[in-house]
Amino acid sequence: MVLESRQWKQSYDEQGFFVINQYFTSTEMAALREVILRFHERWKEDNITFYQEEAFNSSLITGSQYLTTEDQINLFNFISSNKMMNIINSVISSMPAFMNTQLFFDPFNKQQANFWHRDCQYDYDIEDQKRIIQATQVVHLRVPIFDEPGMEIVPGSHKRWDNEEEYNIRQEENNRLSHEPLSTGQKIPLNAGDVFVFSADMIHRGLYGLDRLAFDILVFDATGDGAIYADYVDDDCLPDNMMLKAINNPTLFLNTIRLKNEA
Ligand SMILES: O=C(O)CCC(=O)C(=O)O
Repeated sequence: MVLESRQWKQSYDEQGFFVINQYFTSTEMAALREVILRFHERWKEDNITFYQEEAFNSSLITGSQYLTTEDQINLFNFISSNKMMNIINSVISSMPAFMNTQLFFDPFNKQQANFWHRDCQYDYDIEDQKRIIQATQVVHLRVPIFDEPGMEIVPGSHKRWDNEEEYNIRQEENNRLSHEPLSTGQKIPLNAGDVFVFSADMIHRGLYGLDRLAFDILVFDATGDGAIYADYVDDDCLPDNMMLKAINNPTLFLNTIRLKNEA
């Protein structure tokens, strides 16, 4: 495990991502799939117009709106399981904190195109994006519920600024569009049971198809500048005191709760 976690850290630091194939057993995946499908069906019913017109993801999966307390606790225990924490601690050694969860699915409209982006581009202007990719760390852990085409990423872009082609496509400048192919892109196909770990600030896009349903867990490094991400966390997607007692290893959530209480 020590050797594995060193390799994970090395890949993450150098490339901005790594994949662990068949990390979860079929029994673990079946239990997760049941809860995720319950959320997804209720969410779609409740958001039918948004779903049919433009959606490609939902968020706040651990919240109370669509799941029972029992399902929420099961999800919290999955997110902070020893298997998950071994990965999380390998990439964020000091103070990893829970941020959110998202579910990515195929757009209802099959003509809707995917798009290259860095997650930080939706919150920061260009100069701040350059700073934030060096200063903070938000990590996505993608757990595909079914086999899926996966993601396309630009290896190493978590630590460096865009080249001209990447910038024009991602920002839709100079008549380029964000769904155009990038010569630096690498496709990462994924299967149920795999985990794909990647930096939210690297250049990436989802690959649509196979009626995918990908459960993404977002965590952040809460040390230094990273503490700002506590503001992004919705209270309802965190466990309450009763749930905390039923979570085997609540440290990931307690780190977020402590930061929010200090803010
Ligand atoms: O899978 C997708 O559609 C996009 C995924 C993504 O952008 C993300 O996880 O940040």
